[in-house]
Amino acid sequence: MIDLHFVATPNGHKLSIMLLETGLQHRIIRYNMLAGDHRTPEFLAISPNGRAPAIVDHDPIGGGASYPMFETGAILIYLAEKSARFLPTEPRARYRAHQWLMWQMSGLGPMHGQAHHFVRYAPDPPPYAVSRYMTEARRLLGVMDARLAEAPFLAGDEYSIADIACWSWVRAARAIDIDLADYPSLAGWFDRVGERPAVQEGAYVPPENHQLQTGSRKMAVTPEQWAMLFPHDMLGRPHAAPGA
Ligand SMILES: N[C@@H](CCC(=O)N[C@@H](CS)C(=O)NCC(=O)O)C(=O)O
Repeated sequence: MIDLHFVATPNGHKLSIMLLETGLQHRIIRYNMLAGDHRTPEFLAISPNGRAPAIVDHDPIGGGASYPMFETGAILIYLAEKSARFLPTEPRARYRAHQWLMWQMSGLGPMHGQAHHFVRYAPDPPPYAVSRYMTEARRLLGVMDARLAEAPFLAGDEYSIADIACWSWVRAARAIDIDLADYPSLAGWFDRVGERPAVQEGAYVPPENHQLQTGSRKMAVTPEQWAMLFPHDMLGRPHAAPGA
């Protein structure tokens, strides 16, 4: 049994999709980040970086005690190896899957994450920050579009963990006013992957609270919720120490 410590964000949905794709037995423990569920000592024992989602496998590869894991890229590789699915065996395709997975983890996720932060959350976003991250967000989708003009999936002919890692971030792009019609090969891939039953089900696992999925462009976050979500206050200053 695998416990998925779940947040209803692109990173969370990568794992809800992967667990359904593989058929691995799991249960979902929902977190409300606006209430600071990811800041508890119990969660930090699983994910010391304080970021969600994470898993605990109670029947881990190699046996032994329950095994906690954080970082979705590493977790996707673990689940692919555990199920022997979604990581091609042909060497070139396999390493291409790793390559695009690392690209998602180091580029698509963090850059789109920053674009979402400034466009949707920051009260008075600096125009430079919006322009920098939106330009980069669009450029990265262009890189993916060019790859998907060459092959049906990122690793080649086979659907893999690289596609699973990228799909929910591409889905979120409309919330920062990006139109996938500008990227025709990417849009075709997005629809193809989105038709898979596990994606249909896993991508719509709802959050503990529904606020993070309203679909509206600017998110209504109170100062108290902001303090739970981000390490700085709404003016970009470090939070005052408790009791200060
Ligand atoms: N590279 C990490 C990113 C995880 C991450 O940033 N998660 C966000 C939610 S999608 C989070 O926990 N944010 C809370 C915070 O920034 O304090 C992964 O892929 O697991």
